[in-house]
Amino acid sequence: MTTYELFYFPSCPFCQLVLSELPNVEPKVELKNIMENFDFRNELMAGGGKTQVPCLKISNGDDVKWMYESRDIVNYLHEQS
Ligand SMILES: N[C@@H](CCC(=O)N[C@@H](CS)C(=O)NCC(=O)O)C(=O)O
Repeated sequence: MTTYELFYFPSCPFCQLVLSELPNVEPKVELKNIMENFDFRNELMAGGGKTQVPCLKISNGDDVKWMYESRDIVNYLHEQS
């Protein structure tokens, strides 16, 4: 089973672009506000390699991918719908 987590912070316009599309896509996406929880920021840095947001973490068992770029994330989520 694939799970999805979106690393974001609310005042980021690129994050808002992705957040506004979530109601229009099929996958359920867990939200991780990196400004609210420093552990989320550390997880993003350790896994993705940088703290840029938005970033979508795509997990399927041990297979984990980190997708940056708001347009890519929106397109990807639509493709999964
Ligand atoms: N081209 C990127 C731009 C993302 C971006 O610039 N995010 C800013 C926040 S609005 C950011 O994370 N800056 C801090 C950093 O790059 O570490 C996208 O469309 O997702």
